[in-house]
Amino acid sequence: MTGDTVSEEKKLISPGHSMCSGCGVAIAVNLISRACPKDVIVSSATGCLEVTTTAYPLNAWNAPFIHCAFETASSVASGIEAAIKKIGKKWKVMAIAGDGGTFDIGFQALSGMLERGHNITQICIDNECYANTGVQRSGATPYGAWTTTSPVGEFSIGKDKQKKPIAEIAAAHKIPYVATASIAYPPDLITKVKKAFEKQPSFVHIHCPCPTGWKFDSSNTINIARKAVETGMWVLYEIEDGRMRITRRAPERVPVKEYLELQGRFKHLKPEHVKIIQEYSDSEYNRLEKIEKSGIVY
Ligand SMILES: Cc1ncc(C[n+]2csc(CCOP(=O)(O)OP(=O)(O)O)c2C)c(N)n1
Ligand code: SF4
Ligand SMILES: [Mg+2]
Repeated sequence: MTGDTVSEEKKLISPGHSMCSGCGVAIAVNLISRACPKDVIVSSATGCLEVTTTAYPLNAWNAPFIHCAFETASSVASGIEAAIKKIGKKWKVMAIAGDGGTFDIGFQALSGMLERGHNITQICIDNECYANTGVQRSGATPYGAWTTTSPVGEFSIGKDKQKKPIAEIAAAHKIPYVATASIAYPPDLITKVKKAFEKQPSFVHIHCPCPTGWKFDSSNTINIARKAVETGMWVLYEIEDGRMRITRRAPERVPVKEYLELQGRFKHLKPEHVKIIQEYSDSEYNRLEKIEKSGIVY
């Protein structure tokens, strides 16, 4: 796919980065390359993507790239976009951050950017933990998952809270485009990122399995990403101009156990915990289907 997008030959990042093998974030960025306009400027928060692609004096990026402080991907992008407007250029702006830099510390900057209506596409590369600093829990970590700050033991089953619904929170700002995506479904992801650059401000939330933090073999990344969708643990949808559409239906979902058992971070869970996760996942899927049927979100 070439045309006006960053081409296959010259992706957003060159192969010489230092992400772990099988990293879902690396796959996500390569897929974004196939949808992203050529004249893009990237504002990236500190996180795995940034530390593995910009270790001084090396730089894997084939686009103008600003490494900003952990909490500031959206506010730095806002400044860039305001300057672009002033000088009358047509350059596009992408803010990209991990789940920590989006759900948690970067949330205020994200909300401000969406509320002000900047022409920015914000992408969350969600590996469900603070990976580069040693796999700490974030607002994106799912219920029952082990992390170094949600340890497992006699008095703890890992994280005891559910994942924050960040895409719906972004949509509550009544922006033109919000989507969830998966690296196991490339055409769906590419279509959504393209739309996100046409309808700004926009927010795309990409599920990125992390072999290191989730404790699985690096050959299993895509299999795990696909299982998340097949079980309903990750629902693919978009909210375009206020209308919700599930883009990959999973009416006969496989049991969540088939997703959980592939990952060491869930290996301590007992049947009663798996039941809680199954019930929550079913109720979330049904809730999203109800929203879709009702037609309009805003
Ligand atoms: C204000 C501030 N607090 C803490 C840090 C340390 N820090 C850098 S990246 C990071 C976690 C990043 O997590 P996430 O955004 O999910 O990205 P990932 O590494 O998982 O890709 C932390 C805690 C920092 N750089 N700045
Ligand atoms: S720790 Fe996880 S997200 Fe970070 S580079 Fe390694 S596999 Fe990728
Ligand atoms: Mg993360």
